[in-house]
Amino acid sequence: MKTGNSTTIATPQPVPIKANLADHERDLAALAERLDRRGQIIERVIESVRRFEVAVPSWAFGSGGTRFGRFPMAGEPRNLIEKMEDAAVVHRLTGGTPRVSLHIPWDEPDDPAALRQLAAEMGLGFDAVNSNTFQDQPGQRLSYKLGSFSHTDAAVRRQAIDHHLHVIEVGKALGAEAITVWLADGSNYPGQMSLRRSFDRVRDCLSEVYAALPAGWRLFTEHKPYEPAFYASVVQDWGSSLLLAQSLGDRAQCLVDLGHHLPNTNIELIVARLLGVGKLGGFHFNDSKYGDDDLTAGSIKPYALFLVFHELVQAERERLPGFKPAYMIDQSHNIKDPLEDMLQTVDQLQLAYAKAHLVDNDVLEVYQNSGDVVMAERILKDAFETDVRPLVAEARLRNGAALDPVAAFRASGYRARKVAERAAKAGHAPHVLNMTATPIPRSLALTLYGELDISVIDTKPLGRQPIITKIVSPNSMLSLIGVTLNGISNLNKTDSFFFFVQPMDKNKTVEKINNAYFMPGFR
Ligand SMILES: [Mn+2]
Repeated sequence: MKTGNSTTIATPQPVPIKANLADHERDLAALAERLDRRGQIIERVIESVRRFEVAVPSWAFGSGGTRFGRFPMAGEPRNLIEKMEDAAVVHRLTGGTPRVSLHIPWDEPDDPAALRQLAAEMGLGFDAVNSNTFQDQPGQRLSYKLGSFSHTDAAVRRQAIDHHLHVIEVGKALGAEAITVWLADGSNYPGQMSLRRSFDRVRDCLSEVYAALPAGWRLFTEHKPYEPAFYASVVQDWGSSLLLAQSLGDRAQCLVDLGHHLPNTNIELIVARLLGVGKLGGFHFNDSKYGDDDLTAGSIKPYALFLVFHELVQAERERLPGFKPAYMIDQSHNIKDPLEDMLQTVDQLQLAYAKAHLVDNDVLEVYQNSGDVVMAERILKDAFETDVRPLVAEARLRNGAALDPVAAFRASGYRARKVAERAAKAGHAPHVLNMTATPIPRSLALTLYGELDISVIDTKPLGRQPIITKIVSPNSMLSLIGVTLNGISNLNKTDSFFFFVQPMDKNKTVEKINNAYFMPGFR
């Protein structure tokens, strides 16, 4: 029914576990009652959370690394299709990630149109495409060691521009509508580059890319203070990013990556500034303690994340001109299962977004205007400290997703299946045989996804004979049949039985030779 090298997509069915559903309903009713007493309508917030969407990055589904090393985990996706498969799981379980943000050339599709079609079948689309001139690719003619757009050599700059034009072409074929440009350009030592002219060169190159934007497209510039340039990054802060966006034109906006700030930077203030001039274009969510740590969103500074969302939700409610944020996740998962990390992140974003919707902005403004510092702060704290988990779970449930995405993911057995499939060398993937007694949807779902209820058989049946399981490649099939037939001729002398399930005519019945049963399988 399902084989290791088939392209069948097995995503977990987000069927809530019944015992949890009753608890959930009680928790939701309690929260609804509490909010109602405070004059807040839970329905409105639930419906807002249902509409919240964030894109997942193609590069975050495998284990990431630090400069010290990378610890691969079993079952990681081996190619872009498998990354899309994992992305579909995140969307199925959270109901909030219908798009993938691709990194070119890390995840460049061979056939973008075919990938777009496949993604659509998985219920996915594409968000902003990302360029990469921060490392040299195999076979690349000129090196970016000393910069790309800021390089003193016009030929290097030309190569970097051509790469961006190519990324736009790929994005067009995928149905994306934006390109994100993050440049590693900068210097490690004083004197290495002209601080002023390097910025001018970046702006000139970007204007050529900007001029090539298809209709309806936007260009996002992403700032970062340091790393890999340790003395002076060309686009080091939001001010530089804003200068670029303003000089390029209306369709150029700034992208804020939460990890791209020095410690203690007030990021919500930066968000407010960019919102105020219609230049907040996109977001890269993650969390950090010290630098560009790429940790799970909300894992270190959940209050800061809430305060960022407070600015974003205000802009949304006020329908601020130019406010059409491309929410994206940019993380690197070093020690967690990348899928679980992603599910935690989306959950944290949904929670922060929901809490920001609980802020009564009118009352807040009254306190701000009357100079009541304590009450103004309490408005924010009250929203932040409200346990909105039942509300977010309800939004997911209504979107056909999971009450608790991580729990549902663990119950699904998805990773275990992928470990079996993806660990195999190409051409030697074990064929997985799913057996079900009654071919009704419920049993089939149970067999395929293993997610309704789980029966664990931990004791072998009495008198069970040893079973030999062997994986044989199709090339050795003939010799297998030879060995098998040899063995069968001896079967009548022993207590052994042999079952051979094979693709064959359904009308055929079970054949028996000695103690060997040849069972008809699916064609
Ligand atoms: Mn980023």
